[in-house]
Amino acid sequence: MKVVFVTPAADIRRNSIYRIGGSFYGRSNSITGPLILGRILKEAGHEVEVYEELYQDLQPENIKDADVLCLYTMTSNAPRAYELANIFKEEYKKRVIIGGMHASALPEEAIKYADQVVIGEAENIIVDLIEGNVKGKIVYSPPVEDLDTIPFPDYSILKTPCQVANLMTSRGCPFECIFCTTSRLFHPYRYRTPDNVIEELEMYKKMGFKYVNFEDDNFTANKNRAKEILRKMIDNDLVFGETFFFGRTDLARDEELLALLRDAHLNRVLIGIESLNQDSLDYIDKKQKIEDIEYCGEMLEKYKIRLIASIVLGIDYDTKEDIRKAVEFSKKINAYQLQPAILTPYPGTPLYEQLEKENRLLIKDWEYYDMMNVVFEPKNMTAWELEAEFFKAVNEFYSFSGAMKMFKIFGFEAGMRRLGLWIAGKFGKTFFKKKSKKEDGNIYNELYELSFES
Ligand code: B12
Ligand code: SF4
Repeated sequence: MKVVFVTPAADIRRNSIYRIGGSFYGRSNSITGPLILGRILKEAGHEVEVYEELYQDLQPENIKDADVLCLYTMTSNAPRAYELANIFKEEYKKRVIIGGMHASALPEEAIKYADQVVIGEAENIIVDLIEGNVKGKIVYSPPVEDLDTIPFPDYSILKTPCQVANLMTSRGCPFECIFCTTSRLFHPYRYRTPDNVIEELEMYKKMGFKYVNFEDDNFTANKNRAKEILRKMIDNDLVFGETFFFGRTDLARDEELLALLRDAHLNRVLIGIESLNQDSLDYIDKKQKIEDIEYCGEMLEKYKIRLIASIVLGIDYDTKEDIRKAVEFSKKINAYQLQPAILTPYPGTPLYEQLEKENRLLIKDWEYYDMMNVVFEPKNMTAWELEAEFFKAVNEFYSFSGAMKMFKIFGFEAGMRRLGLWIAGKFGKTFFKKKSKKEDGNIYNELYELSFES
């Protein structure tokens, strides 16, 4: 059978200007689920192709020879997934299966567009499912117990550009912040043995990948295990050009870990600073103190690990001043990048339940649930003002002088990337202002109108 996996991208992300902006932020890659499921199916004798719409336009007619279309959904790409599902089911009369984050949280919604929906990790059922041996429209697939049994992602079936290999050395996270989806879909927290991870890295070296990303939700959650992986990477000459990973401020308390991260080139880390207001950190259940954030900033600079500071805008306890304080702090500690994320109530999280119960969800068009658009009514400002704070944060952080500083501290490539983000930020703000006041039928205008009314 021919099986095609597609990770759709929302309309705005398929726009060529957005793609240029995105290229300054990070290199092309792929989520790993479809590449793993694809390998399992290939080994069972099926023909498989995988497409990432984020990096290349997809013409449905070019893949209509597929017998089954498999769609990955996160919340913001769900409407596009449903659009593709409709084309395949209604026009081409093909089988459609939907899985991933969003479908797992809202299977009753996804099944309206598909023949079958899978909740959870699909490794254990994918072959039976494709071969028609699993009945039922909504199918629950239990989490994989031993992650070492999962085959490595197969990049040969990926038909769209890919400069970086993504690997997940663990699934889930031992924490449970109120807005986090991954610690809930990938539950309980599990991890692979260091030897199994090293084997995958060897494969990427042989394949000629210059870069890898560790896409674990919290790579350093178990510090001893992380250290063992890093030591083995260094000893086995498995150090790549620049390796991105997600961590928490707690990693800074272990200097041996910091030195190993630096030496193994895990030198770009995204950390959720979230807010510099302790009440906000407690409310989102971050289990993090302001001192942890400050100490982490200092230590990462000392070990020359580039920090992507992720801050959350719109937490109930935060005011505009708190948001600006977090941006100022990120500048002060010379964060390599700032990732301002508008608080987003993803279905399946306690935050979503809370805001729904309080009747504070303003917009239910999932496309806007991408952490760049306000979709709920904030407590300490209007929705419109919060959206404006997002663009202010971008413009305040990504300045020309900030880019010059990056050339000095981190070199040419980092400086160029910051210059690109400065231009992209300026463009975004102009676009936002223009749309908000003049054009009907777009989210900025809607937020402006909603705030004006309230
Ligand atoms: C790598 C990654 C990216 C990459 C590549 C993604 C891409 N091309 O779209 C980049 C950096 C580009 C990216 C971008 C974005 N991302 Co992202 N990303 C990830 C990350 C870190 C890892 C994905 C991964 O490999 N997972 C591990 C594998 C094993 O799991 P999986 O792919 O989900 O597959 C399993 C199951 O879901 C299921 N499954 C998957 N597909 C299918 C299909 C079928 C048919 C079936 C049956 C089963 C099935 O079985 C698989 C095996 O167990 C996840 C976090 C995470 N832990 O998943 C966030 C995550 C998915 N991203 C997220 C977000 C918000 C975004 C952005 C909107 C961010 C932004 N503001 O720009 C964009 C949107 C991109 C888009 N396509 O529109 C959120 C989504 C939250 C939500 N509930 O919607 C996540 C969960 C991170 C988070 N903050 O919580 N992302
Ligand atoms: S620390 Fe990060 S990955 Fe872990 S629960 Fe919180 S937001 Fe999710």
